[in-house]
Amino acid sequence: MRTVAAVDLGASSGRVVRGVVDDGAVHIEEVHRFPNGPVHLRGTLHWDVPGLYREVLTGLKLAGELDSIGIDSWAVDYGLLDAGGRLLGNPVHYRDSRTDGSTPRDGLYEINGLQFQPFNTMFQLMAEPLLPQASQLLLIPDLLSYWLTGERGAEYTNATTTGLIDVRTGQWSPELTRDLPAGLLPDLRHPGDSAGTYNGVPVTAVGSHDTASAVVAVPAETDRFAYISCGTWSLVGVELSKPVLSPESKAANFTNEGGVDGTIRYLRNVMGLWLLQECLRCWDAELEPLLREARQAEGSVFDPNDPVFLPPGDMPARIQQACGRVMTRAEVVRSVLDSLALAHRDAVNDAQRLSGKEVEVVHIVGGGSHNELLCQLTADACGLPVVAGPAEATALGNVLVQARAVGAAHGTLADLRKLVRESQPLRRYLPRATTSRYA
Ligand code: LFR
Repeated sequence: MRTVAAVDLGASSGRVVRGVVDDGAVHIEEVHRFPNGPVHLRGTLHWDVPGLYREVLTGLKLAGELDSIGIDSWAVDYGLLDAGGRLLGNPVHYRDSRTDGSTPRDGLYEINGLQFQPFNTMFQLMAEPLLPQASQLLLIPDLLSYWLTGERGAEYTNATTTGLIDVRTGQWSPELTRDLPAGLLPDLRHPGDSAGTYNGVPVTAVGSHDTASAVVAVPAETDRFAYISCGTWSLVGVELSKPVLSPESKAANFTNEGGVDGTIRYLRNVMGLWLLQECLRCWDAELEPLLREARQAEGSVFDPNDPVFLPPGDMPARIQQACGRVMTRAEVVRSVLDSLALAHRDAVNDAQRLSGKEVEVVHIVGGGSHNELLCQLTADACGLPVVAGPAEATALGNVLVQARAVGAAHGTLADLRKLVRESQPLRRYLPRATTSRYA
């Protein structure tokens, strides 16, 4: 039996989870949860990364005796270090406007296989005033890991979201990193590798991109599955062994991000529950009562991936504008859920068409798996069964990769997924006859 701590930082909350793994079972228990979110500092949107580090230390203390620690977070964002290893400035949030106006570049997709997102690290670096002073860049989980251990590295799954990795070689691309200061990017490390020690406890590299860890814990029975890692974003796609770099894939803005065990996470970013989170913030309201009302409400369909929804702001107004009508709160919520369900369907269909991989089930993991209406609407729209759960897939995937590294779990991703399937409560939604809305 081994006990590990998974530090999992999401865009709206962070948590430290204690995971106990022995032959054939995994149990997790949240020992510390704390809010996370953007902080406006005189016109720039930041993360409070030192504050997050303090919460991580609190959580690790509460976790008790440990055999390993692993850290994951959202992707693309980073801290810069000076030659003495000190942090230069507080890390900037990927929703900051400094990357407004970034456009896709010819020839990039063929090398990095990455979807165009204005916030990809490579575009942030083009707008980075501190770059000339920087000696090294660490992505957020690697930065926290460095503060814990004093050791630096770039975990591979998260590094693939920078846009600077050659998806064909799995290495930093000499071509794409040509204009960056020498030594800026640390050596790569892979999930399962050692990342140093903290107070004598091994720190283990995991799929440090939260989505990579979430995909590890998809409780799939066969490989014919699509997943939706549903939280602030909905990451919708399939698992592949090789990237798809076709012009059609590029046009559909599908990404080939690095997964655990050399897999490719072939997916599209759908705007996700961010739309609802921002509505609730504007209204200062709770989700549950609105979800109950939304069951009966009439929604309108809009494109949730319109970049107008990317920055924080008056989301209810933007949604009503996009739908071309004035709506009640319940109608806004219903419109978000209907529109997300359709965007989920489109991404599941596109993933199959573009990769040639057919699926027979859609797994919804992450916090959004608790949203019964969204799960049902997604099943209806896709015309496929949806298996919902686990909600804490990211923490579980983080725990399992550590457990394997310390010898408490064994085998392939399929073996790790079996552990999840056998130990976590899951809920099944069957597609209902489609309404005209989904024609
Ligand atoms: C999800 C996620 C997505 C990434 C976005 C920005 O939390 O990591 O995979 O595209 O956040 O980093």
